[in-house]
Amino acid sequence: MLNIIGLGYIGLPTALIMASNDIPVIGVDKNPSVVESLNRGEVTFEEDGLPALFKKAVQANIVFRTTPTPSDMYIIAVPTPFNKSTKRINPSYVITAIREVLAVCNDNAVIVIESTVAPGTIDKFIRPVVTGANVRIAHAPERIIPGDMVRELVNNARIIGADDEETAQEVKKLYTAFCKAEIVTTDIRSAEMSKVVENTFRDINIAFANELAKICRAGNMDVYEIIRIANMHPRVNILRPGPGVGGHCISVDPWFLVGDFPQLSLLIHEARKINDSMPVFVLERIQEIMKDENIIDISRIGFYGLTYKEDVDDTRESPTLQLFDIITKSLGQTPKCYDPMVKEMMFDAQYNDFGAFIRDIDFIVIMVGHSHLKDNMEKLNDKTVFDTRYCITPSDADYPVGTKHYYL
Ligand code: SAJ
Repeated sequence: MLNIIGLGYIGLPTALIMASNDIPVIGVDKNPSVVESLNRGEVTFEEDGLPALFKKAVQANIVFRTTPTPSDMYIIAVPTPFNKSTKRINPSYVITAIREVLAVCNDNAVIVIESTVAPGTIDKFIRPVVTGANVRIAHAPERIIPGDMVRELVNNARIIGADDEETAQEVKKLYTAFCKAEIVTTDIRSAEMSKVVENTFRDINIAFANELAKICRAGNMDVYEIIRIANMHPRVNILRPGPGVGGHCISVDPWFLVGDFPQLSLLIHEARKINDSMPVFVLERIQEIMKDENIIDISRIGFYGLTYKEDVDDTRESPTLQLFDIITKSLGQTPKCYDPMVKEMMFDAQYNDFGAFIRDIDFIVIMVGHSHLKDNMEKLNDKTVFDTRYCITPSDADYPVGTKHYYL
């Protein structure tokens, strides 16, 4: 029985797709409430296609429990937090999971680490833990994007890092059960590094778009028009400027390189700083717009979107939370806010009803372009709108009339 340890954003979809493809799977999470919820038939987070996949996996007899069982194959998909001050990875969850596996695993078992780790983590922190045990380690970093996970699980190419060809082929065979794309085998360090490099590439490219937004604002140019035109060039593909970079991947992984190679990661560090500066830029734009519109009553301002991006329910490192941190420090309270994807009440002035939220504000700051907003555009009719995502554009058929619309 394949054991998948950690049933979060990566472990759960992976466990479900493996089980749906006729691999006997035990999904393990040490949090009893996660296991109870799954055993009750409820998925633990919102993701397109996940409920259907869950149903298939249950029909295929997937098992959920809080501890691992003896097996020849394990996948570890637990979180890898990073230390905000040192910028270095904290591998403690991976280490704990490996120790729990070592206590029960069969001789010569393979332990595949899917959690993203800084290059060198496995040599430095994991090998010492498994020394003396008869197990093999592999690294198959996850690559799926929240919002499109189920499709990407099947269609994204995979990297398998292992110490020897036999182990690499064994792990590759497992992933071939559901992955239709190429599965590349390499050594463990290269697998660690390629994953971090992918997310760093995206961070740098988003930083370029964000820097352009600042330049165009200062030079009184329309950044969206400029990006649209520049992207018509066959070798140019500029990403979208926004209120900042959140989530537990792109805003974290580049720091692993900055933390370990501070003298050599100048561009990477600068890109991180640019993306981290965006919430302050948003705040400055809010102040400018308030001046232009003569808005004095800050209690009539509301923020739409608490998640780190559209149509997900994940708020980790979200630009809105980064901005609220700054606002709370200066005002002593958080502003009005609403997010259709976030059911948990995180703030005093958070609404769970969009109608009530809209009624109580005159100025809406769109921090996330959820589909929900696009379906409710007419409700913005008499508002001042600051759309940091350029999600409601003048070319939209239902572009609200009568609004004063501002962009980054
Ligand atoms: N963002 C922009 N402008 C853009 C694109 C994104 O401001 O043009 C912002 C988003 O709003 C969000 C952040 O960047 O706040 C990150 O979002 P994302 O959609 O770019 O990526 P994630 O964090 O959801 O997922 C990434 C993916 N990595 C790459 O595309 C290289 C995914 O494939 C990885 O599996 C995931 O990180 C991970 O877990 O590592």
